[in-house]
Amino acid sequence: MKLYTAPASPFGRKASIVAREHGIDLEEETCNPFESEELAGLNPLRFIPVLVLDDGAVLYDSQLICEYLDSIGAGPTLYPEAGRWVWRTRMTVGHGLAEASVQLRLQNVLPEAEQSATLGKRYSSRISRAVAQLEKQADALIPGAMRMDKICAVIGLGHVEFRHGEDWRDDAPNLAAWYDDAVERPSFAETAPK
Ligand SMILES: N[C@@H](CCC(=O)N[C@@H](CS)C(=O)NCC(=O)O)C(=O)O
Repeated sequence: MKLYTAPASPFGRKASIVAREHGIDLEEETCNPFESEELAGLNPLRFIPVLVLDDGAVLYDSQLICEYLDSIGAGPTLYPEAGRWVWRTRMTVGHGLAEASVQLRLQNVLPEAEQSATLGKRYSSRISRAVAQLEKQADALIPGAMRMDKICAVIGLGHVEFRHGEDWRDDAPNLAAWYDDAVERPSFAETAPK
């Protein structure tokens, strides 16, 4: 199986983490989603990640790829039944945090004349609200086995810190403490954004 991804992509990272958690050996191919014609041929949306299976089937987006890898992987599921509506909602916050962080980054690297202050503010506020929500629920991230809400919180916060710095920590001490501990786990440490 081959995963098309990029070293700074939180969504590609999510798939890599799930593969590692399940002992699945993925070939990873780095590509530039803004330019790759090969990627556009695989995914008309030209987003990474894309997973190409050994039989040639092509899967996207990250949510689907993660569910697929979870369904074929060894070990406990990352999508347990217990409390699933609540933790899946928290998973959505972590994923949305990553999306807002990526969008803010895309704004920030545009030529100044093309940047939108309105959109920049919208994404920054979304990041702040998502971090505040995760801070309120930090206790729920601590106990038990690995789960997709924890993975999405790490990929979201990891991208925020990588692209926008450490300010998010100022009003989220419990979340920051959880994050610093969580990222020691090999599947997180080995996939840190670059
Ligand atoms: N909902 C998608 C989001 C994927 C996504 O936004 N990927 C970014 C890279 S981190 C991308 O390919 N961007 C290309 C573009 O915006 O044109 C998923 O979860 O896979």
